[in-house]
Parts: sequence; C-alpha cells; structure tokens
Amino acid sequence: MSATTPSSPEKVNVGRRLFLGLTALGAAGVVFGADAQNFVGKTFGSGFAALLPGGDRFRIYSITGSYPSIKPKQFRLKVSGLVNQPATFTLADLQAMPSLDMVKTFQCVTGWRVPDVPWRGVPLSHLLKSAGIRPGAGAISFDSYDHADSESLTIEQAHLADVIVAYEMYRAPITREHGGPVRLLVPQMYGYKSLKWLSGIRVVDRVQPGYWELNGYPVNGWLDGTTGATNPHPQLS
Ligand SMILES: Nc1nc2c(c(=O)[nH]1)N[C@H]1C(S)=C(S)[C@@H](COP(=O)(O)O)O[C@H]1N2
Ligand SMILES: [Mo]
Repeated sequence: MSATTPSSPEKVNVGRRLFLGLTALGAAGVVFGADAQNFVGKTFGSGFAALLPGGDRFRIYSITGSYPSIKPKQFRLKVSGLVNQPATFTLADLQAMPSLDMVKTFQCVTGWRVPDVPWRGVPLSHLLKSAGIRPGAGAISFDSYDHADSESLTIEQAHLADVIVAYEMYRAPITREHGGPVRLLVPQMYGYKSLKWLSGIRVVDRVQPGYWELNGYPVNGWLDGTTGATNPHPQLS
C-alpha cells in the first residue's frame, strides 16, 4: 500500500488475526473504520506531523481487530498478585501521583519508528513501591482491556526509571487508538512491550510470555538488540 492512497486498514495474518491499521493521509483524509473522524480530529490536534505521508508515523495496532472503548471515568487499573497492598486506581488517582514527562522515539520491531514523542505518566516503579512487592516475586504481568494481548517484564526491567503507566501522549490524553486512557510505555524496548488499554498490573513469580512473544518476538525486547534475535518477527516483514 502506498502512503498516498487513502486506504482501508491493511490486514496481515500473524497466527491470529492482526489488524494492522496502517493509515494513509491523503487529500481525502484518513479512512479508518467507524472512528475515522474521531481519529483524524484527535490526531490533527496532537501528532499530526507523525502522520504526514512518507513521514515517520504511527501504525495503529490491535490484535483483536477493534479497540476497547473505555470511558475515562470508568477506567480502573488493578494492582494485584504478590503485593502487600492490592489496589484499584481510577484515572484521577493516577493523575494525582508523581509523574514523569519524557520525549522518546517509539519503535516497532517491524521497522517503523516515530521520533520525539512526548509522553507523561506514573513511573511503574512508584506503583510497585506503593504496592510493596512480596518475597517470591520475579516478574510483572500486564493485562489489557482487550482481553487478548498481555505483556510482562522482569522485576528488574519494571524498575527502570523510564517505564511508565502513560496517560498522555503528545501532551494530550492518549487516544483510544493508541491505547487510551492508559497504556504501558517501555521506551527502551520495541513497541510491542508497550501494552495498550492497560487494565491490570500483576506481580507474579516468573515471566509469562504475552501474545507477541508467543508469536515469535523476543521476551526481552531491547531496542539495542541484545536479545541476539535476528528478524524476530518475519511474519510482519
Ligand atoms: N493491547 C495491545 N497493545 C499493543 C498492541 C496490540 O495489538 N494490542 N500492539 C503492540 C505493538 S506491536 C506496537 S508496535 C505498539 C503500537 O502502538 P500504536 O498502536 O499506538 O501505534 O503497540 C503495542 N501494544
Ligand atoms: Mo510492533
């Protein structure tokens, strides 16, 4: 597909159905399912440069073929598992916590990347510290409102200072397409580690590979390639 053709979403099979919402912005605008207007509106206001034809821009992914619709007021983030203080947070709760602002390059392992994306969110390390990790914990599992994708990090990875539970992107609320109201952001790893529509943080004994890992992506998705993997997901190349 070319970047100059207004297009319907491109579909690629990755074992299960991968809905690759590769948007192309032409004179006619973006054609992207029922949410096209919404998407264009929000995107013009935020990350427009990232969507210019031929420019570095986000591809919108959802392995289910749709996006969960989560009203900000109904959003809840559940922290559970091997912790002293299980908790459920609202979006307002998260917004009242210490936050980290940062500008990072977002990179999908398939090759596309978007430089200079501003993000804001609560450091995961803060949430873990408040929850109090119990002995025997070895990893964190992340759940999504899509009930399909999941992710995990080792306890050590989860404490990296720049791993955040993000609620702003391009200085605006994260859009539904990009995983709003809240997504995980792991800037030092490929995009698939940054789980969208985050619903739960579970402290567990060991790493549980998520959807992408079960389809061949390295569990440790470091951008610098220290996993030693060569072309970890040929099914998308
Ligand atoms: N819930 C969920 N999170 C997800 C995905 C997904 O399909 N579902 N795709 C991942 C991949 S492979 C990438 S590159 C990024 C893409 O983020 P974007 O859709 O905001 O561009 O989201 C990641 N998080
Ligand atoms: Mo990706």
